[in-house]
Amino acid sequence: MNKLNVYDEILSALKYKKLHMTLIDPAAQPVSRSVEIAEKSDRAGTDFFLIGGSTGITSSLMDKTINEIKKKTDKRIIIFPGSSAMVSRYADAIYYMVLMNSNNIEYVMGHHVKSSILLKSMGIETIPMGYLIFEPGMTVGKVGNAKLIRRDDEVTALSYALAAEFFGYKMLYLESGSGSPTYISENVIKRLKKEIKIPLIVGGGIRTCETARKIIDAGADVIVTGTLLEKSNNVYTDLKNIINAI
Ligand code: 1GP
Repeated sequence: MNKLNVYDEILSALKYKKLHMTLIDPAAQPVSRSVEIAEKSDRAGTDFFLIGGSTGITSSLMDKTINEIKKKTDKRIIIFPGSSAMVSRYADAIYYMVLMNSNNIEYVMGHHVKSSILLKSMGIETIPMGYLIFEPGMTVGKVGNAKLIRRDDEVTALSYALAAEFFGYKMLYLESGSGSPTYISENVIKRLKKEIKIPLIVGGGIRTCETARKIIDAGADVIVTGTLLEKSNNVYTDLKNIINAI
Protein backbone atom coordinates (compact mmCIF):
# COMPACT_ATOMS: atom_id res chain seq x y z
CA MET A 1 0.00 0.00 0.00
CA ASN A 2 1.21 3.51 -0.80
CA LYS A 3 2.15 5.66 2.15
CA LEU A 4 -0.17 8.60 2.80
CA ASN A 5 1.35 11.97 2.12
CA VAL A 6 2.63 13.65 5.27
CA TYR A 7 -0.22 16.14 5.62
CA ASP A 8 -2.84 13.40 5.28
CA GLU A 9 -0.89 11.35 7.79
CA ILE A 10 -1.08 14.27 10.25
CA LEU A 11 -4.82 14.64 9.67
CA SER A 12 -5.52 10.97 10.04
CA ALA A 13 -3.50 10.73 13.28
CA LEU A 14 -5.37 13.77 14.63
CA LYS A 15 -8.64 11.89 14.30
CA TYR A 16 -7.76 9.81 17.30
CA LYS A 17 -5.10 11.66 19.29
CA LYS A 18 -3.13 14.81 19.93
CA LEU A 19 0.32 14.91 18.38
CA HIS A 20 3.82 15.64 19.54
CA MET A 21 6.52 16.83 17.16
CA THR A 22 10.19 16.83 18.11
CA LEU A 23 12.10 19.83 16.83
CA ILE A 24 15.78 19.27 16.18
CA ASP A 25 17.94 22.27 15.31
CA PRO A 26 20.99 20.85 13.50
CA ALA A 27 23.02 23.94 14.42
CA ALA A 28 22.43 23.49 18.15
CA GLN A 29 24.60 20.40 18.65
CA PRO A 30 26.84 17.91 16.81
CA VAL A 31 25.07 15.55 14.39
CA SER A 32 25.67 12.62 16.75
CA ARG A 33 23.69 14.35 19.51
CA SER A 34 20.89 15.25 17.06
CA VAL A 35 20.67 11.58 16.16
CA GLU A 36 20.65 10.55 19.82
CA ILE A 37 17.78 12.96 20.54
CA ALA A 38 15.87 11.61 17.54
CA GLU A 39 16.36 7.99 18.48
CA LYS A 40 15.24 8.49 22.08
CA SER A 41 12.31 10.69 21.04
CA ASP A 42 11.22 8.01 18.62
CA ARG A 43 11.23 5.41 21.39
CA ALA A 44 9.35 7.78 23.71
CA GLY A 45 6.57 8.04 21.13
CA THR A 46 6.99 11.33 19.28
CA ASP A 47 4.87 11.42 16.12
CA PHE A 48 6.91 13.48 13.65
CA PHE A 49 10.31 15.13 13.41
CA LEU A 50 10.85 18.77 12.51
CA ILE A 51 14.35 19.61 11.39
CA GLY A 52 15.43 23.23 11.16
CA GLY A 53 16.00 26.49 12.99
CA SER A 54 16.60 30.19 12.59
CA THR A 55 20.30 30.54 11.86
CA GLY A 56 23.55 28.80 10.97
CA ILE A 57 22.19 25.83 9.03
CA THR A 58 23.46 24.93 5.56
CA SER A 59 21.80 22.51 3.16
CA SER A 60 24.67 20.07 3.62
CA LEU A 61 24.14 20.07 7.41
CA MET A 62 20.42 19.50 6.77
CA ASP A 63 21.23 16.59 4.43
CA LYS A 64 23.66 14.99 6.84
CA THR A 65 21.39 15.36 9.89
CA ILE A 66 18.30 14.05 8.10
CA ASN A 67 20.16 11.15 6.53
CA GLU A 68 21.59 10.04 9.85
CA ILE A 69 18.24 10.39 11.64
CA LYS A 70 16.52 8.37 8.92
CA LYS A 71 18.77 5.43 9.73
CA LYS A 72 17.25 5.35 13.23
CA THR A 73 13.55 6.00 12.70
CA ASP A 74 10.70 5.36 10.28
CA LYS A 75 8.81 8.42 11.47
CA ARG A 76 8.27 11.17 8.92
CA ILE A 77 10.69 14.08 8.77
CA ILE A 78 9.46 17.58 7.99
CA ILE A 79 11.71 20.55 7.29
CA PHE A 80 11.08 23.53 9.57
CA PRO A 81 12.93 26.13 7.51
CA GLY A 82 14.48 29.40 8.61
CA SER A 83 15.46 30.30 5.06
CA SER A 84 15.51 29.08 1.47
CA ALA A 85 18.90 27.46 2.15
CA MET A 86 17.43 24.94 4.58
CA VAL A 87 16.07 22.42 2.14
CA SER A 88 17.00 18.79 1.78
CA ARG A 89 15.87 16.20 -0.72
CA TYR A 90 15.96 13.58 2.03
CA ALA A 91 13.06 15.03 4.02
CA ASP A 92 9.49 13.80 3.53
CA ALA A 93 7.91 17.26 3.49
CA ILE A 94 8.55 20.92 4.22
CA TYR A 95 6.44 23.41 6.12
CA TYR A 96 5.96 26.05 3.46
CA MET A 97 5.56 28.72 6.11
CA VAL A 98 4.48 32.29 5.69
CA LEU A 99 5.64 34.40 8.62
CA MET A 100 2.44 36.41 8.54
CA ASN A 101 3.46 39.01 11.12
CA SER A 102 6.90 39.73 9.69
CA ASN A 103 7.85 43.22 8.57
CA ASN A 104 10.34 41.65 6.16
CA ILE A 105 8.87 40.59 2.82
CA GLU A 106 11.60 37.92 2.51
CA TYR A 107 9.87 35.91 5.25
CA VAL A 108 6.44 36.46 3.79
CA MET A 109 7.23 35.63 0.17
CA GLY A 110 10.96 35.94 -0.69
CA HIS A 111 12.48 32.67 0.54
CA HIS A 112 9.47 30.83 -0.83
CA VAL A 113 9.96 32.14 -4.36
CA LYS A 114 13.72 31.56 -4.17
CA SER A 115 13.27 27.89 -3.30
CA SER A 116 10.19 26.93 -5.33
CA ILE A 117 11.91 25.60 -8.46
CA LEU A 118 14.32 23.57 -6.36
CA LEU A 119 11.48 22.16 -4.24
CA LYS A 120 9.57 21.19 -7.38
CA SER A 121 12.62 19.44 -8.81
CA MET A 122 13.11 17.54 -5.54
CA GLY A 123 9.47 16.46 -5.60
CA ILE A 124 9.15 17.27 -1.92
CA GLU A 125 5.69 17.69 -0.37
CA THR A 126 4.99 21.31 0.60
CA ILE A 127 2.58 21.96 3.46
CA PRO A 128 1.27 25.54 3.30
CA MET A 129 1.29 27.00 6.79
CA GLY A 130 0.61 30.30 8.50
CA TYR A 131 3.28 31.05 11.09
CA LEU A 132 2.66 33.61 13.85
CA ILE A 133 5.25 34.78 16.33
CA PHE A 134 4.11 35.90 19.78
CA GLU A 135 6.04 37.65 22.55
CA PRO A 136 8.79 37.20 23.57
CA GLY A 137 9.70 35.81 20.12
CA MET A 138 13.30 35.01 21.05
CA THR A 139 15.75 34.53 18.14
CA VAL A 140 13.14 33.77 15.52
CA GLY A 141 11.26 36.95 16.40
CA LYS A 142 14.40 39.02 15.83
CA VAL A 143 15.66 37.21 12.74
CA GLY A 144 12.17 37.19 11.23
CA ASN A 145 11.66 40.89 12.04
CA ALA A 146 8.30 40.00 13.56
CA LYS A 147 5.75 42.48 14.78
CA LEU A 148 5.22 40.36 17.90
CA ILE A 149 1.70 39.53 19.04
CA ARG A 150 1.08 39.79 22.80
CA ARG A 151 0.76 36.34 24.29
CA ASP A 152 -2.79 37.09 25.48
CA ASP A 153 -3.99 39.23 22.54
CA GLU A 154 -6.94 37.17 21.31
CA VAL A 155 -8.21 39.68 18.80
CA THR A 156 -4.95 40.18 16.92
CA ALA A 157 -4.27 36.44 16.97
CA LEU A 158 -7.75 35.74 15.63
CA SER A 159 -7.41 38.34 12.85
CA TYR A 160 -4.26 36.60 11.62
CA ALA A 161 -5.72 33.13 12.09
CA LEU A 162 -8.80 33.89 10.01
CA ALA A 163 -6.62 35.43 7.30
CA ALA A 164 -4.54 32.23 7.32
CA GLU A 165 -7.66 30.18 6.79
CA PHE A 166 -8.98 32.49 4.06
CA PHE A 167 -5.63 32.14 2.24
CA GLY A 168 -6.06 28.37 2.31
CA TYR A 169 -3.10 27.54 4.54
CA LYS A 170 -3.47 24.01 5.81
CA MET A 171 -2.08 24.54 9.31
CA LEU A 172 -1.41 27.39 11.73
CA TYR A 173 1.69 27.48 13.93
CA LEU A 174 1.62 29.65 17.07
CA GLU A 175 5.20 30.33 18.12
CA SER A 176 6.58 31.95 21.29
CA GLY A 177 10.18 31.39 20.17
CA SER A 178 12.52 28.56 20.96
CA GLY A 179 13.64 28.67 24.59
CA SER A 180 10.92 31.15 25.53
CA PRO A 181 10.38 31.60 29.28
CA THR A 182 6.62 31.87 28.66
CA TYR A 183 4.13 30.20 26.39
CA ILE A 184 1.05 31.34 24.48
CA SER A 185 -1.93 32.09 26.69
CA GLU A 186 -4.58 29.39 26.90
CA ASN A 187 -7.28 31.97 26.14
CA VAL A 188 -5.71 32.72 22.76
CA ILE A 189 -5.53 29.02 21.91
CA LYS A 190 -9.12 28.45 23.08
CA ARG A 191 -10.42 31.35 21.01
CA LEU A 192 -8.64 30.26 17.84
CA LYS A 193 -9.72 26.67 18.27
CA LYS A 194 -13.32 27.82 18.49
CA GLU A 195 -13.13 29.95 15.37
CA ILE A 196 -10.91 28.13 12.90
CA LYS A 197 -10.86 24.63 11.49
CA ILE A 198 -7.26 24.09 10.40
CA PRO A 199 -4.98 22.23 12.84
CA LEU A 200 -3.24 24.38 15.44
CA ILE A 201 0.39 23.77 16.28
CA VAL A 202 1.79 25.40 19.41
CA GLY A 203 5.48 25.68 20.26
CA GLY A 204 7.98 27.64 22.26
CA GLY A 205 8.59 27.37 26.00
CA ILE A 206 6.94 23.98 26.58
CA ARG A 207 9.11 22.25 29.14
CA THR A 208 6.79 20.63 31.66
CA CYS A 209 3.94 18.13 31.58
CA GLU A 210 1.66 20.73 33.18
CA THR A 211 2.29 23.25 30.42
CA ALA A 212 1.89 20.63 27.71
CA ARG A 213 -1.38 19.53 29.23
CA LYS A 214 -2.72 23.08 29.57
CA ILE A 215 -1.92 23.87 25.95
CA ILE A 216 -3.56 20.69 24.71
CA ASP A 217 -6.60 21.20 26.96
CA ALA A 218 -6.95 24.72 25.55
CA GLY A 219 -7.32 23.18 22.08
CA ALA A 220 -3.90 22.78 20.45
CA ASP A 221 -3.77 19.81 18.08
CA VAL A 222 -0.01 19.51 18.04
CA ILE A 223 2.70 20.59 20.45
CA VAL A 224 6.34 21.02 19.55
CA THR A 225 9.28 20.72 21.92
CA GLY A 226 12.88 21.50 21.08
CA THR A 227 14.90 23.07 23.88
CA LEU A 228 13.67 20.64 26.55
CA LEU A 229 15.16 17.72 24.64
CA GLU A 230 18.31 19.55 23.57
CA LYS A 231 19.13 20.25 27.22
CA SER A 232 17.92 16.98 28.67
CA ASN A 233 20.16 14.32 30.15
CA ASN A 234 17.29 11.90 29.92
CA VAL A 235 15.48 12.55 26.65
CA TYR A 236 13.47 9.33 26.76
CA THR A 237 11.95 9.85 30.22
CA ASP A 238 11.42 13.61 29.88
CA LEU A 239 9.60 13.18 26.60
CA LYS A 240 7.67 10.11 27.67
CA ASN A 241 6.25 12.15 30.54
CA ILE A 242 5.18 14.97 28.21
CA ILE A 243 3.61 12.53 25.74
CA ASN A 244 1.75 10.74 28.52
CA ALA A 245 0.46 14.12 29.71
CA ILE A 246 -1.08 14.96 26.34
C1 1GP B 1 10.60 26.58 18.34
O1 1GP B 1 8.37 26.12 18.82
C2 1GP B 1 9.64 25.57 18.78
O2 1GP B 1 10.41 26.92 17.03
C3 1GP B 1 10.07 24.87 20.02
O3 1GP B 1 10.40 25.73 21.08
O4 1GP B 1 12.66 25.07 21.83
O5 1GP B 1 11.13 26.27 23.39
O6 1GP B 1 10.68 23.90 22.75
P1 1GP B 1 11.27 25.21 22.34
